[in-house]
Amino acid sequence: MTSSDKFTFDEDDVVVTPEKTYAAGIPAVLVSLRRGVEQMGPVRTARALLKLNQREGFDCPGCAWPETPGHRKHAEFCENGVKAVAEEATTRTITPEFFARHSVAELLGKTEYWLGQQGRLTHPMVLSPGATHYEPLGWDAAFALIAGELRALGSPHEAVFYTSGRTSNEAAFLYQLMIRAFGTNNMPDCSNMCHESTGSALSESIGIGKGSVSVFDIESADLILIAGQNPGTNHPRMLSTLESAKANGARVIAINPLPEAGLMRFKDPQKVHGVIGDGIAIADEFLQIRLGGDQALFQGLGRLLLEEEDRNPGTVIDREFIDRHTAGFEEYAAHIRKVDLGTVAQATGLSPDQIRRTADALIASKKTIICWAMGLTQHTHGVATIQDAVNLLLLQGMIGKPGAGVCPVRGHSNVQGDRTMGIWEKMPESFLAALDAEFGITSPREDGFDAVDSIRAMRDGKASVFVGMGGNFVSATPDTEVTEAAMRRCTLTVQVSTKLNRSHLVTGETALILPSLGRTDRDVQSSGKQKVSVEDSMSVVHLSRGNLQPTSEHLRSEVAIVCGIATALFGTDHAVPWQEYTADYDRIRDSIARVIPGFEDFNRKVRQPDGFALPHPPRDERRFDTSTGKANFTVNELSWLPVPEGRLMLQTMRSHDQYNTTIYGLDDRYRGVKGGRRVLFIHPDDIAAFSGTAGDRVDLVSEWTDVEGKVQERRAEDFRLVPYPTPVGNVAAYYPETNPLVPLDHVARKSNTPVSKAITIRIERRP
Ligand SMILES: Nc1nc2c(c(=O)[nH]1)N[C@H]1C(S)=C(S)[C@@H](COP(=O)(O)OP(=O)(O)OC[C@H]3O[C@@H](n4cnc5c(=O)[nH]c(N)nc54)[C@H](O)[C@@H]3O)O[C@H]1N2
Ligand SMILES: Nc1nc2c(c(=O)[nH]1)N[C@H]1C(S)=C(S)[C@@H](COP(=O)(O)OP(=O)(O)OC[C@H]3O[C@@H](n4cnc5c(=O)[nH]c(N)nc54)[C@H](O)[C@@H]3O)O[C@H]1N2
Ligand SMILES: [Mo]
Repeated sequence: MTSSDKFTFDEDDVVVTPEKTYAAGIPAVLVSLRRGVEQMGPVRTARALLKLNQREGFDCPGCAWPETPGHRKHAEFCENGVKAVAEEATTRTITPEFFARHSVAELLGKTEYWLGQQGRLTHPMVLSPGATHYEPLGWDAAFALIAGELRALGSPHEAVFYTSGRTSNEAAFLYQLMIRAFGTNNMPDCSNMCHESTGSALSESIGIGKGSVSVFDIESADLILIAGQNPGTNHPRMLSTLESAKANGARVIAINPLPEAGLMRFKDPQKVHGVIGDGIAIADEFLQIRLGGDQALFQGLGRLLLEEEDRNPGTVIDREFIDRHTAGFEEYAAHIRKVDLGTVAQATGLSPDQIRRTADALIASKKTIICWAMGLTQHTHGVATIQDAVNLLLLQGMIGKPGAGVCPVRGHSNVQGDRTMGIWEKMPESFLAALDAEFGITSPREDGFDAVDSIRAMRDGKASVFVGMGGNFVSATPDTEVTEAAMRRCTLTVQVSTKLNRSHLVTGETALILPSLGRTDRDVQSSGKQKVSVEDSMSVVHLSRGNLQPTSEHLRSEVAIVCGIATALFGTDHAVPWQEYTADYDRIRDSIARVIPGFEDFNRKVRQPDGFALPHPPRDERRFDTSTGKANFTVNELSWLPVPEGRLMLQTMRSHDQYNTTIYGLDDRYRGVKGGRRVLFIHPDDIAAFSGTAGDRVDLVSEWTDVEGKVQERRAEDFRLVPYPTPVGNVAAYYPETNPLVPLDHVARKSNTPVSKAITIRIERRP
């Protein structure tokens, strides 16, 4: 299908035009400046952008892609980074008068887009039992209320404490400390829905759940596979790194059901050729894979590599690496030689020729990197898929050498750091023991609830207090109806937030909104101006200092909010010096230095111009802290996603104009959609099979067979059909509008991650 098959809906506000074949360029510059000035005004925009991702500035609250060490550009940001900053640094505010004017019931009728557009939260607010409106209350009253509810619980395990991934290392460390001192490991976080499959897979395969490459590795790779990731929208600065890699001779292979604009072509708005000219083609090869076909592809490639090695011994696999550093090769090889290439072709939808060419590229490469994101993790077989990608790299010794390795590209700007700080429902004994030794507390040892289990616990009345450190739990989690009912069963729900969202409106009996400083805000405590630290996708820890005047004098930092709750809960003579921590964040870093390996001398190292890289044993010394003490080849049964007759397989994804549940605008410029989000991207043959036409209005009905074999149906109403070059049988729509379709029990094996990229649906014409 070509772009010329596109059309315009002229009868209403959704407009569809040809999808773009390139990303960035002049439109990106214009959009970002316009959004900045609209929200912040010209002076604040300039002030913010001059400090964005600079050494003396703040870390972008957008994605976790690293800054290039050493040679930062004057403008180390992208269009979507500017949108993230504008969204946070807006001068619009939501004051107590706003809440007096609008009841919760009225606000529930608004979209996430409308809620976000109202501006920054300014005051702590409470929704009392039976009340229709939020009312202001003082910080101390809020802290006392939370402490009272927590103390009244029958057990600490009846509370759950969520974390989104923007929370700084310092706040995250104190938050998990407070929660463990209180007595539970119930710490669901956004990572449970994001890269949890990566963590599960990599921990077993290489002994650490983090990526093994740096920016320099990418820039010097021979071959880069990018699977299940849309960097043009979600990690735009990655495109500049890929452009450098290509200039140094790298080949890039994009593996995606959709021809995403950034992968096909990129115009760097900061370079002259990007502003004129056609831009650089990023992908040398585009493998338009079927949803969920990646494991089959990686297994098929494994077989082709082994067969080539048989034909020409010593030319493909790295025998020395395999013998010295890995375990399980023979079992893997025996399994992978039996993979049926016919099944691989069927599962992937790729031609034997395309698969062969990809194998040849791997064989020719001395330095290979595989990058991935949600297109791999959010599948039932996400963990196995990632492990089969790692198996391929192990075959050729591609871990622990320059220019090669695994590159899971993280989402939230500090999601990786939050994990390092202990935000996890099952931290290892070594961490808990160190925490206990530092503070003289006794951390609970039993695993806590992750995101899905927290929803089950609230649904079943086993948990009744919810605290959210950032994020939008109600909209980001699966099975919206079930989740909302679960939240409503709570006695207390607390949201520490910068912006209004649906989680403030679907509440427990009592609800609190605690407005916090964001990444861009100046943070001044009694000892003076504070800085926080974050860890990027490549394990580099560095400082972030906001420089903008907060929009309200009532905002508190996340650190101060945690310490406030903790003081109300434990009193002023607790083993942990909460007040001193609030006064001076260096004190928090001193404690982190004593508890977490790699952070020794934290305060000094983090003040180095580009911060410091955390140790990564496989990358640094080919040391693998696994069950075998070696990198493990794993044997994974092949899974893929045949589409049932008359049904479609739906993936839920991000538009170019949103940050997760925060909607910046209603356009998806690169995919050619304007002015609306309720669209279903669908192959023209599937529209024809439905006897429909472009623009038809349909309801999406998901079908899920539960453990008892009963088919459950879930519904999301009123989507327009948009013909799109997606594989036949595979469709796409935006999250969070489609979250009501994702069954709570449909989770990835081992990681418990909701399966947001493979939902069996049928479409029904609207009456
Ligand atoms: N501007 C902006 N930046 C963001 C975010 C945002 O919302 N907006 N979110 C942040 C967060 S938290 C995250 S986790 C990341 C998310 O970054 P991405 O993972 O890029 O986000 P998605 O939009 O979910 O895109 C998934 C991509 O995988 C493809 N895909 C889906 N299913 C499959 C499959 O089965 N196989 C393959 N090979 N591909 C598949 C889709 O077509 C799409 O290109 O971005 C982060 N950065
Ligand atoms: N169907 C489907 N569902 C998904 C996904 C998908 O691809 N498909 N992706 C999943 C993924 S990868 C993720 S990471 C989750 C995201 O889940 P979350 O992290 O929970 O969601 P966000 O939309 O990023 O949260 C936005 C809210 O965070 C608050 N906020 C922003 N900055 C700050 C800050 O600095 N401090 C504080 N305290 N609050 C702040 C604002 O109030 C804002 O409304 O969603 C998951 N859900
Ligand atoms: Mo994410």
